[in-house]
Amino acid sequence: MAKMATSMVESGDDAFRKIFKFYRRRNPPPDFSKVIDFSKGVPSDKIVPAKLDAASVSDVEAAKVGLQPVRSWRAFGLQGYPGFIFISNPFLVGSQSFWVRQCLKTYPQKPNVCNLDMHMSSSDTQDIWGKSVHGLSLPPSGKKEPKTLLERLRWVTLGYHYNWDTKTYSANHHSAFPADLHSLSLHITAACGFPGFNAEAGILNYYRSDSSLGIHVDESEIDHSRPLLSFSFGQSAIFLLGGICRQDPPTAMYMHSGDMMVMSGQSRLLYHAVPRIVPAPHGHAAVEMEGRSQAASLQDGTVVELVSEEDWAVCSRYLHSSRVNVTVRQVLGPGQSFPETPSSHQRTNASQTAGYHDGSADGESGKRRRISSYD
Ligand SMILES: O=C(O)CCC(=O)C(=O)O
Ligand SMILES: [Mn+2]
Repeated sequence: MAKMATSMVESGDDAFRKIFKFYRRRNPPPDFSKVIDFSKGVPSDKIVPAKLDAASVSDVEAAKVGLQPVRSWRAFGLQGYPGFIFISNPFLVGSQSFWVRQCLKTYPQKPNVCNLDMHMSSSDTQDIWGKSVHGLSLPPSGKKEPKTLLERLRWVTLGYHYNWDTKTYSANHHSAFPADLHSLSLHITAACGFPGFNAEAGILNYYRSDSSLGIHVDESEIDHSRPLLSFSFGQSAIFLLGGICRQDPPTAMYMHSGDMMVMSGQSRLLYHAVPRIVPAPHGHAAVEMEGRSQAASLQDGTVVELVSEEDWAVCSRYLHSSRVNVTVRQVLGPGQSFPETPSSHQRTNASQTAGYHDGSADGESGKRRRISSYD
C-alpha cells in the first residue's frame, strides 16, 4: 500500500493505468484518503473556487430545470487543470428525482438507442421500464433472480447516436435530442461561461456497484472548443482525471449524486476513467434523495415535474446499487457539418456490443470509453 502511494505521485510508464488498477482493486481495498471530496468543499492549494456567470441564468430559469440560483452553486477548479469545473450538486432539494426518472424511464425509450438493441428485437426493447417494474418492486427473495432489462441496461445514446464501432457520430443516425436535457445543459454551460451551447449528443452510462469505465479521451466530437458536460445520480464514483498522455498521473476525486463536471478548454481532451463505484455517503444517497420534487413551483414552462410515488419506488430501488452518468456533448461547431467518410454510413451491431463491454481489468480502452464489470 505504501509502495503504491509513492508510485501514485510519480509520472512515467502509463502512470494512469497503475492508478486505475489501484482504485479498482477489491482485495485489499485501496486507501481512499487521497481522493478529493468537493462536497467537503474547503479550498486548498489544489482546489480553487471557480468563477461563474451568475447573471447568465435567472433564478426562475434555473428553478424550472431544478437548479438552485447560480449564486448559490459551489463551483471549483483544480490547480493544473485549466478549463475543468466541478459543481457540487447544484440541484434544488427534491429535483434530482425528476432527472433520475428521465434517465431510467424516458430516455431509454425509442427512438433512442441502447446496448440491449444490439442483441434483442425492437419489440423486446420497446418498454424497458414497463418490463422491469414488477421485478424491481419485489422484495429481495434471497434467491438469485434473473436480472430485469433495466438492470441489464449499460448505455443509452441520444441525439447524434455515438457509433461504438467506428467511434464516430454521423448525420444519418440521429434522433431529436430531449428538450428538457437540452435546457438543463444550456443553463449549466451558460453559467460556466459558454453561452449558446448546443446539446447534440448524449451518452448515458449505467453502472452497477462492480462496474468501471476504462481510460479514454472524448475526442469524437468535431468541435473540441465546446465544453463537455457530465453529471450523475445514485451511488458515488471515483473519477480519475489525467493529462494529455497516459504517463501523467491522474487526480482522483469523488463524484456524488447530483455533482456536475464541465470539461472545457485545455481540460476538454484529457484522459479520464471511472475505476470504481463506491457507496454514496450518508446524506448523498439516492435513496435518501429528499424524495420527490416539490421544487417545480408550477410556473409556466417548468421542466421538472413531480415524480409519482410508484415511479420513485422503482427509481430508488434501482439506485440503491447503481449509478447513472449523463454526458452531454456539442458535436458540431457553428456552420460545421460532418465530413463525408465511408465510416459515416457504417453500423455493425455485433461489434458495437463487443466493443463496449471490454473485459479488460486494467482500464485499457484506447481513446474511447468502455464499461466493464465483474459479472
Ligand atoms: O461516468 C462518468 O463519470 C464518466 C463518463 C464518461 O467519461 C463518458 O461517458 O465519456
Ligand atoms: Mn468520457
